[in-house]
Amino acid sequence: MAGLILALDVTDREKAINIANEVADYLHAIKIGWPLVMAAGMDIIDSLSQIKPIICDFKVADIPNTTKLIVREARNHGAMGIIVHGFVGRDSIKAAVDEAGKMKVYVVAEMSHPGALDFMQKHTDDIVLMAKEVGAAGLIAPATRPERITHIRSLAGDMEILAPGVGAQGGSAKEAIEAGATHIIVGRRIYEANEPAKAAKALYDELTL
Ligand code: NUP
Repeated sequence: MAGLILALDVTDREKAINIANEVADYLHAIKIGWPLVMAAGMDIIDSLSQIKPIICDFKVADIPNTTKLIVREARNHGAMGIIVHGFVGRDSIKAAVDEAGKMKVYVVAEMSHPGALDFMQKHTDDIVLMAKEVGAAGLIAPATRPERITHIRSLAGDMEILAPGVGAQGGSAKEAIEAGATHIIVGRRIYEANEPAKAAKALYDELTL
């Protein structure tokens, strides 16, 4: 079944925990990234893990050894998954997968913003095939370009596809799932809403209709 992942890009620990509790019933997982971790510290992973599984969106893009050290920190704090960049190449992705243990590694295949067309899209196919071969659990693909999700799905087999870009960036939850995503990632549409639970429920309903 399709799932909703909250991108919790707030920079206040208490606010993060309050929103997570408020919308938890509708979520598959919570994705956190540099804004919240830099503001609240790595322990926020441990705290939020009590509410829902946590995916660390660290977009790791480094040599294999540094990648390994970053993946280990996320794992030691109880993260369920970590997002790494694919363009750095096979050895770095393999280092992430080898270090991840039970944690899932998600590889960015194509980003959702317009700038992804400058360089990244030219290499999407190779990144997807490499991520699959190396044993990554899933891919990040753009809800802003559902036709690209369909293309990426055609190469990805049964890998998970997490699609950011729904709501604030203009993408549609339903279209992303119909195109082949297994999960959508949504931030501002939920955490900037007057009633986050209502916003999360609306997206959840869209996925389950
Ligand atoms: O290609 C990507 N696009 C994207 O928006 C890869 C991502 N990881 N993200 C992240 O998804 C982005 O950093 C943010 O945390 C979330 C989308 O948030 P929003 O546009 O729904 O507020």
